[in-house]
Amino acid sequence: MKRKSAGIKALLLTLGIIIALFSFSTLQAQSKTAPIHKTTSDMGWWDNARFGMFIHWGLYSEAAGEWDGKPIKGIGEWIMNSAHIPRAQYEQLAAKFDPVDFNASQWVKIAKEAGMKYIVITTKHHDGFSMFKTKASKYNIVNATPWHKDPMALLSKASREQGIKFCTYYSIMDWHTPFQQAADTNAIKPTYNPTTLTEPAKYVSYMKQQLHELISQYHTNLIWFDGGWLKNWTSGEAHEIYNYIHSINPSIIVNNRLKFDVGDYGTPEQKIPVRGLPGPWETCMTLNDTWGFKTDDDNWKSDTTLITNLIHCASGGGNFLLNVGPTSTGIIPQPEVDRLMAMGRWLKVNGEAIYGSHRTPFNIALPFGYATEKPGKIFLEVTQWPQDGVITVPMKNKIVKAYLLANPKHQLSTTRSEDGMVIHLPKQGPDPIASVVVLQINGAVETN
Ligand code: JFZ
Repeated sequence: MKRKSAGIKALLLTLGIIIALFSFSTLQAQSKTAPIHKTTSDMGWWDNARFGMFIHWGLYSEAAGEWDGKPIKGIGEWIMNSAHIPRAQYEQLAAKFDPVDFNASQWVKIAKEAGMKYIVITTKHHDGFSMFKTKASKYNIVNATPWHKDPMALLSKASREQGIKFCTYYSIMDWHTPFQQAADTNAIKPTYNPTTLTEPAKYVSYMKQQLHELISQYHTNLIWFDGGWLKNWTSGEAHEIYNYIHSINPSIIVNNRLKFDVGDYGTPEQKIPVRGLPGPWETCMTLNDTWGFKTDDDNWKSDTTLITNLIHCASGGGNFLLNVGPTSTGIIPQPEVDRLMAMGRWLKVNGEAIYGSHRTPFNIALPFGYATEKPGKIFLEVTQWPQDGVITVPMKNKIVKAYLLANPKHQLSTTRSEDGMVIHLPKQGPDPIASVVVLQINGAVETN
């Protein structure tokens, strides 16, 4: 009898161990493939920022959209691929890259005067050239150019001094590393995109070394990954990199371009989701048609389009990351500065409606413009000033007070109609592009 019960105990113990091992491995497997998302509360500064500066600056800025004296179609930072430039020839751009006009404080000042709260700069784009002091490769701005300076150290310092968050773009796809293979390795006319990750372990180790440098040397607040469409990049690597970053600093925000549902926010590009996206998101957009500088791209967006785009993003609960493409000498083109200053002037008057705001409380599009919200306040960004002097919002709440953000001392009269609350406006709005009407209400919005 005793022998039988001992046998049963041994069996139960073995069974217990097997179940424990199985559940651990399942959990472990899930942690590798389960989507990782911060909640918005983890992203406080970013969620309040609403407006940031993207900066695409690299060896491609030296090419400026031309190769062998000919203009090259497509976005400027893709010229190595678009013009099928062999690596050895593209590398020669480094010897010419000498940004004698670069002034980090001036760049940050422009961002700040534009009303931008963070900057995201390309530390390594698809071309694989590191725009920072890295031990991982000699192919970097300090070792390989006659300038020998580290712009990321200067920008990180200037950002801290001026109260702007310093953030970094990093491309997973790399057209220079020996650990990825070009799509077409033709020696005369190579095509790089999309590369194939041929030595994953070595490349991930290279990435980790550089990411550690971005975090420890420049205190980046956010890593804007890109290029995750290269072949052989897996969910495991995406999760490994995300977890590696947070093993160094858990407060660093990561976008969704590690792919495989890893990351903290969505990144629609060159478009604004009409009603926004669920959860945190940021639209990135160019001022013309290229991210990296091109001499021949003067297709600038208007002040009206840019201010309206910013409002549209905020009304959908998202951020607007607007790009500048500095020249190889380190100048942000004047047409870009002019547009950013116009946005800054608008935000000086109306920023309360944008910074720290939440998406529109209304579930229908408003005929006169957009809406954003803060507790107890609705901001109506009126882009179509009504000829008849009234606008109606589809809500039941009594309006405690209504006024123009540009003239808060003058109260506007309001009435109720079957369609909602009517606000009576002056003949002309204070701003030719978008005037903000503020409605103070009690409690949550009750839509019609
Ligand atoms: C990527 C880069 O290729 C581009 O150079 C720039 O840096 C931009 C901000 O990001 O552009 C993309 C990325 C993904 C798609 C298209 C362009 N896509 O998924 O269609």
